[in-house]
Amino acid sequence: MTVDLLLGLQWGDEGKGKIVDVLTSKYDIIARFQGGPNAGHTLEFDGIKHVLRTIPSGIFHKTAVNIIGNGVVIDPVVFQKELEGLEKFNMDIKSKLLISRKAHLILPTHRLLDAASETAKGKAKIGSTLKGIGPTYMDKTGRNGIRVGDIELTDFKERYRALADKHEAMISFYDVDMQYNLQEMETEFFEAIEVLKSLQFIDSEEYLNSAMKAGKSILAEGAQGSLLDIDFGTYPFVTSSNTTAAGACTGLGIAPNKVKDVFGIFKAYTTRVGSGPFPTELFDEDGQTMAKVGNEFGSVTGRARRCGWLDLVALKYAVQVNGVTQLYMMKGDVLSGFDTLRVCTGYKYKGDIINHLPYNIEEENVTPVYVEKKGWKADLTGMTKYDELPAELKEYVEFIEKEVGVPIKVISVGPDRTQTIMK
Ligand code: 2SA
Ligand code: MG
Repeated sequence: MTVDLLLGLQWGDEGKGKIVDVLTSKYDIIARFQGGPNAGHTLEFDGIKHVLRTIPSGIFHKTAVNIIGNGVVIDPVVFQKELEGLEKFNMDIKSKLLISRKAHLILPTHRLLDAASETAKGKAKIGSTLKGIGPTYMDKTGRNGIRVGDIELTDFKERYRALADKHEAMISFYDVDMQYNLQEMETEFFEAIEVLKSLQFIDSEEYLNSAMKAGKSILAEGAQGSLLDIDFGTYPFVTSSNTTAAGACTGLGIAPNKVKDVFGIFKAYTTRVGSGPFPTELFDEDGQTMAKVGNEFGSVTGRARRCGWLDLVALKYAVQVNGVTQLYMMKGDVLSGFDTLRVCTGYKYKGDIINHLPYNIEEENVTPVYVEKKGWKADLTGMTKYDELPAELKEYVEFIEKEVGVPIKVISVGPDRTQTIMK
């Protein structure tokens, strides 16, 4: 069997959690391959709204096995809270959730380093989620990290101490005012390690490849979005992992020739949280309407998301880098009520009009070129079939398909599992 990938094509928050949840019944295994508790995957069903952080979005389905892959970074403290939040659903977590021994651990001092680095950067800060993501991946690539499998070693505590001491010296280097009680944080951390230990640790690359040989189907679940990719995103305003398709191979140990479909999720407009360039960003009433109607607040940090028109230059770039085979358009309902919609089809760049993403898309370098599309007024949230959708929305969908060259297979018209239209 093969693996399908599900990825965000913008700056995150495209609605990946909802779609994984909708698709789960078709797969035996759902695997997260990168990122960590900086993600907030929101699922809504039966009147319940739930946000997942590190745990894959397939956890609510009866039979699927959920795997946290080697490419993920885990904060045991956040993870423990996440498990506690799932208690009320009364599921047998231990049999449904497996963790790669090769996943790296976020230490309390990684969180402190994230904060110190952001404070020291001042206005130039990345706008990170302050979850310790960057410093943890730095230790991974710097070959100093501590992995889940290390918890099983007898010298785990010594390894922890050596790294945490080094981090403390690094924090003092930043010369910023930081108030913290490391001892308290460490007590909490080691309690959470015990909880983590109650779950099954596996060699996930072995597990997944054997599962494929045995005919099992796998869906790899991405976090954040393609424009936050460490290599292909708007660097340095990116996250510290490969959020694009290649990240699924390295983050799970799956060979590229095992990947079949790549589902690319995008919003009918664009949002971004944190700093960094955003060519189609709106600072007017239209942007405020999107934020309000779309309830655009970070599900982890509660930060207001910046909003703007759909950017097809960026979308095409993401489709290309990921090899997207099917598009899923989210939050079409949020655009109901606009008289006119704008879609960016090119950038004015150094006197020319280009339709690829240049090296630097700082606001002063690129100006979006828009085409206008007629809006629609109908309330979409109760619609269940493509044919029911307003003609203007169908026209919007078909325009995107033509520009990008990939079919839109799903149109989401609301947050609930049931508000999902297959085309
Ligand atoms: P980090 O914490 O080092 O990964 O931050 C680096 C940049 O990546 C952005 N980032 C995100 N952008 C959108 N959504 C994310 N997840 C949360 C959510 C965000 C939240 O699902 O709502 O609650 O604020 C996410 N995670 C990282 C981040 O804003 C930085 O620009
Ligand atoms: Mg999110």
